[in-house]
Amino acid sequence: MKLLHTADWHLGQILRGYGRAEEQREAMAQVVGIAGEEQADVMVVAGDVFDTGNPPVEAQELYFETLVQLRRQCPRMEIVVVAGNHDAAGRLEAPREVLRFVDVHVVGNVKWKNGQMETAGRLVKVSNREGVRVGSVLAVSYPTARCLPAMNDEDGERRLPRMVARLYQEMAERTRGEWEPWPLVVTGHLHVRGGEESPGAERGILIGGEDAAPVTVFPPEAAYVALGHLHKAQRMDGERLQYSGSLIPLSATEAGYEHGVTVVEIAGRTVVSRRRVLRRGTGFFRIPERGFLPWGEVEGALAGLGGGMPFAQVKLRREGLPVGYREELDAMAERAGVRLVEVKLEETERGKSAGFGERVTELQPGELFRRAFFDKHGKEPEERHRKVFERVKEEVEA
Ligand SMILES: [Mn+2]
Repeated sequence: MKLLHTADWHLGQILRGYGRAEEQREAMAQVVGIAGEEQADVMVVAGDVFDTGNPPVEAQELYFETLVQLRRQCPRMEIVVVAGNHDAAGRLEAPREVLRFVDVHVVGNVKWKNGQMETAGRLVKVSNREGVRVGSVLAVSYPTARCLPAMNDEDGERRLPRMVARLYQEMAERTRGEWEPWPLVVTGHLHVRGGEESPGAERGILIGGEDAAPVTVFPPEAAYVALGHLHKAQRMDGERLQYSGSLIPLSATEAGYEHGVTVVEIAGRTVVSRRRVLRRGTGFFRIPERGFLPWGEVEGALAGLGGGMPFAQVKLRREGLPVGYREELDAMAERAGVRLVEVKLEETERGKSAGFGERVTELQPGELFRRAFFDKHGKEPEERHRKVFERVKEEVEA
């Protein structure tokens, strides 16, 4: 079975006020081109098709146009689209009956009826171009709390990962007759433990306080797990679990990633995969790549980024920053034709934000307030600020 694995399109994204429509159009055209070259048996879009639950018209048009182009390029390829946490699952699913006529299988939230999990439409049978059955895709969307089976008391501490595991187990069990003995691909949209996050890009899920599931939540029978949610393409458990990653940098932290889609060939339990990297039409820079830039060098650095309205994150040394630097920086960016998406100031020892090895939940509210105040204003809060904070905190706690 040959699989084209993609995810996290986030169509309709607006980054700091800047629309991404043009970049996303370019990315989708490349995906269609790759699909045409690869002629896979099945394509999986593993969630977060859209950036928001109510995407702009332009984004919806791009989605449907892409499906049409894919179908033109690959008349025999099954297309499986699953909802991610950014998608409104019901809205994504609404046109599913129409899309099924063109072998596009759209799958939203897992539903339960009288204590029974509904599995209709989740198992997509895959054949090759000669019409010979080669495998299956078991499509499971982002597991919202309502998608999960009822809890048992014995589940105890780690109950969320256990419930997700049970969801997958039951789904695989109930559809076993349809996928055995062919290779099984399952989809997932969640944070698997050990996966590398892009800070600021993905909303923390799994659900609630427990934010990652172990690789063992997926059925052992699955030859391949096509994941979405983390925007950095990565492999886990050999090549068996993979995130295909986003198609363009969706935040400054993703600027250095190699964005693309993953081509997977599965024979029995053997998985061989390779990446097809997308060209990036619009630049996305971090200035400087490492460390922090002195104020005097900013203008030159912005001017050196070249044309094409690139995006940039600028990291500044605190020392020597003029009052009102922010307005000046915006003016410089405008002159240089650069779209500023983030401005970061060098951290000082006292103003350090929660870093690695430090959990926000382990910090006292007063300490968090102090750090946030310092980050915003570059100085310690005064007594009057602390008093207001304490009063608000008491009201909230009451
Ligand atoms: Mn997601």
